Amino acid sequence: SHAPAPRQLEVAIVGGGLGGLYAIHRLRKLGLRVRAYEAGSGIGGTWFWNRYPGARCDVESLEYSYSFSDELQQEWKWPERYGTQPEILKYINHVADRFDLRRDVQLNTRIKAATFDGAANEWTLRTESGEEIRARYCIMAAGNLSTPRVPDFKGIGSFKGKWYHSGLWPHEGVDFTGLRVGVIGTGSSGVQMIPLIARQAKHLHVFQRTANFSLPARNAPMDEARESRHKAEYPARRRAAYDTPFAIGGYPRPTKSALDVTEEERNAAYEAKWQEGGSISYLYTYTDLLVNKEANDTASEFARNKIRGIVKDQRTAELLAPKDHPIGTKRLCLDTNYYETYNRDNVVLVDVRSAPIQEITEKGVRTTEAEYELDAIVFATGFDAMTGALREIDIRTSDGAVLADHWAGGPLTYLGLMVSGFPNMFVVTGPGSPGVKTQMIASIEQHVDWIADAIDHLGRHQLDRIEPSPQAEAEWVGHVNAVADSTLYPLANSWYVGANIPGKPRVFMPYVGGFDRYKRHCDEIVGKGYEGFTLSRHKVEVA
Ligand code: NA7
Repeated sequence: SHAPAPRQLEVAIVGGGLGGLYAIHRLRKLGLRVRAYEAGSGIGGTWFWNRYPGARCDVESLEYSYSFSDELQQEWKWPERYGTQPEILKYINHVADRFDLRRDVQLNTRIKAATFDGAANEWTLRTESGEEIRARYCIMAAGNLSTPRVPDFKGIGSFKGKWYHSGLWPHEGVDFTGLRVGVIGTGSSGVQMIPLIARQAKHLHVFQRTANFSLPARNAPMDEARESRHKAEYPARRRAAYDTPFAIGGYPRPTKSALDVTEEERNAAYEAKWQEGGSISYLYTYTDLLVNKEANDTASEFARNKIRGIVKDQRTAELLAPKDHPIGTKRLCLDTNYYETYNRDNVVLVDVRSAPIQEITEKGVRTTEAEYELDAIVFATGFDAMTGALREIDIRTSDGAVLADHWAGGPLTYLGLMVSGFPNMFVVTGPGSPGVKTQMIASIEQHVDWIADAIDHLGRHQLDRIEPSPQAEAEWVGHVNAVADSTLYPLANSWYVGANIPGKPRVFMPYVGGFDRYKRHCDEIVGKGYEGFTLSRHKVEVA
């Protein structure tokens, strides 16, 4: 019997989340044969996998949505100020139906390898089950926070209870009623789930290594008047948002330094933001909160004092008040009753910085100080961020280039969009892109539009290969680092630098110069005839 002939595409897309789906839509408009390969049994990426209690977007619904169709954004109704995971997944499924995207998504298909054949000028993707797909261009839209990571604690296999990871949550949900639960990790996922698990569980131990800043979300049902006002000027509001660093609109640009005003004025400003809810608005109080430590100290201390005011037990309050990083330099969490949860009788915070977890036992978690008996353990321990998904695919070329080797010292890209030595492979919101520092869907649309324009440009000029020069790549990586070094971001041990993955090279991965600046730069490069890229025509050898 013969193996089935490989499928022949013009563009192969890895990932069926918000990025992959928009890529199908956008590239189809160019008349190209495209198909996306998705490991999950459903579309939606992040919003398909992260089903833990309280999973919710920390960007407001009216902002965190596609802008490519005005009819879509006018008609869709978001029930709350911030979208819940089920609501966002419903939206993504609606978009897929509305634009007939499903017929070009192959589910339950994990891509294990991608090889570029220079002579054929073609990528071959190989799935877990051995299927082959050939395509001229390949778009990696495999996600930034899509490789869940459970720390390799000794003894995890011996635990008699059940354990879960936030990013691999069972579809049927988990009932913690009557159980002794342990949550390990206090990033965004932990902070969202802890208040809800505390209400259900008999007892909850939270194992905290590093305290994270969290601000109140002030979630509420969608304000109808606000929604109609927003929708009446949706396209203009999107344009205004895309002209800001975070690609999120509605907040006036700060004009003053935090150090140019009195302490009273400052605290009144922070208080107003604290009451209003949201993370960007808080960081947008003054111009210098992310670049000047002294300025940041005022905002950090205001938030610490709020924690001290909410949490009754002062020892717990001090443990929860972050002291090792400036506010905003790790992803800022948004919560509903997070700090209040520590006032409950059934919740205990365990400091695993001073007494680290040594092992998981049959009964629960053992630190250097005590053993905690648990019926369930939840790992809210994060992801192999930004590079994990591509590291899990064996990406190489017939010239002998291997992505894992090229990135051994940290990821190298030009504009976050392409990698030197890997022609015709595009990355959506990868390292070197502002993606994770922005309203992600704005970056996805901008990247995919740029990629589609590039592919279209090649086609119209009878060209069929694009790749960045090593020099352009090196300069971009240098620029990304220089911009980061001019801010306070490098002061934090965050997943932005891979700090949560033992052994991962410590390199600042996202571009923090702002979405607005980045978009202008990408457009300028196109205007200069794709400066830094080599565009060529490749004669395909006929066998
Ligand atoms: P994060 O933000 O990476 O948080 C992971 C948490 O797990 C963080 O508090 C870690 O502490 C903790 N962690 C990780 N490994 C360990 C070990 N070995 N022992 C104890 N604690 C540990 O992941 P999230 O899922 O919360 O959020 C990811 C992003 O999703 C978020 O930023 C938003 O963009 C959405 P650490 O700080 O490393 O000391």
